[in-house]
Amino acid sequence: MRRFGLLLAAGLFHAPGCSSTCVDDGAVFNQSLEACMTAGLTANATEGTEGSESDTDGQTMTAPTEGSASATEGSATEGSNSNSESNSNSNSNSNSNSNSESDTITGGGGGVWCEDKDGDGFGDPANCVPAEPGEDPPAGFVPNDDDCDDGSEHTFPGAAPNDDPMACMTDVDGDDWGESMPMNPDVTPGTDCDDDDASTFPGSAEVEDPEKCMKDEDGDGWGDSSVGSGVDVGSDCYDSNADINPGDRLLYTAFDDGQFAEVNVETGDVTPFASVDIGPLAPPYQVITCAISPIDGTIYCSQSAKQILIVVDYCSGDTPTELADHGRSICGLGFLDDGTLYGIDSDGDELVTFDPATGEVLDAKPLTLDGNGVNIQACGMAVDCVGERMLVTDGQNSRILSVDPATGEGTVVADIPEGQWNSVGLEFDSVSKQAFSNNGDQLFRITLDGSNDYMQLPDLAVSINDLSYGPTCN
Ligand SMILES: [Ca+2]
Ligand SMILES: [Ca+2]
Ligand SMILES: [Ca+2]
Ligand SMILES: [Ca+2]
Repeated sequence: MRRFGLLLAAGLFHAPGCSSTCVDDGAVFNQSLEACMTAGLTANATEGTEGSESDTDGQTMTAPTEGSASATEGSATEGSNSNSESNSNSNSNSNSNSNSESDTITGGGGGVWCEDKDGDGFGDPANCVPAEPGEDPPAGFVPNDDDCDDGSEHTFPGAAPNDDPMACMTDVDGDDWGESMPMNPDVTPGTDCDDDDASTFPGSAEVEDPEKCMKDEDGDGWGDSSVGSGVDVGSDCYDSNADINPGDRLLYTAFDDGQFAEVNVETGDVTPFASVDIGPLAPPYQVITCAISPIDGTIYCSQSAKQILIVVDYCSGDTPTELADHGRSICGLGFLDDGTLYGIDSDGDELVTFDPATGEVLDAKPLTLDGNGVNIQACGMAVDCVGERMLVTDGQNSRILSVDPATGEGTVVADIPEGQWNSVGLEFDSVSKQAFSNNGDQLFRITLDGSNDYMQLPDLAVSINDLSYGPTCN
């Protein structure tokens, strides 16, 4: 192997079968070994005029004289007969000829050793030397010339087999789907819409859509609702939590006896399905609103009777954990996708930010509309995880505001002319992109697209304070 290096460096290497043009210069040889080999083989084949139509075990290299003689002697129509006779007659010769040349003729991936700078196991066709039978390739070389980009370990033929088992593609994240906008113009674009994230590829959220290029981080088959450009938006608001998604969730409300009940928006039924043990807690106990963390699925509720937040696991039934005394009247709670917990203080008419670890208020901003304060008397709160906006029901005016968490400034996104609401819940449905909101036992389905369309649904069986999606506990 060292010999090759020396010979190539000196420009002295000469491959039998190659024309002098190919090998006069080491650099030229390096650039065009394959072409050189092809040229050499073509030259030999040309000498045997029966050429490639002869059978497959090497006769093309052999008996050029008989071949051309036959072709010359035979008429055009007899040509094929002449050829087959000459081939069968010269089988022994051709075999010995083939054998005698086999240690020097190179061609295809098996006959060359090529440098593999990026270490992906595929060799750079521009940096090859003929293979030495019986020896191992030199360090840094591999026995093929198949790499299509030897500057990228993620780029080689068949890198993205889900797109194409053969094509030269880039797959950085290793999900077997190819980068859709490769830097190298010679690389075939694949269909991976985010090649830095192995949970994002076509059909990732196979339950929601078997073809769209979505992100499904928690692997529950539903696509993340909060994604960057180029990735299809899904309807999984909690893509870090496989236990809650549109296919496995329920709309619930909390009662002051520790029970949690499912709200059926089609029938108005309100059916208890879980409860927590509030026996060990000192009374009074009154739950106004709940929200679920998109980070870890933890459910926080406002225990308004003590002006604290509590952490609830209704699936376990355990006694809720009481957090710090925040001293505020919280009528709505909601998490943004980044895990920040917000609340609406109906006494101070403020948007507050909580520390989920302690339940303490970290920040408070006046809630405003057109720069003026909003008098919140009863509210509900939810997060539009598709539009990535915070929604607040202003019960006094039976309208829904989108509130900028950075400023507290609201924008009216729906205005329902149905009186003053005083016991208000709000939840966003990521599938229909609509909101459910209630006033006591009245329930509404409300569009949020500025059209102000809404529909009153069947009355609820009981008056409730809150609407939230949560896990089904199955
Ligand atoms: Ca390589
Ligand atoms: Ca490569
Ligand atoms: Ca990929
Ligand atoms: Ca998911």
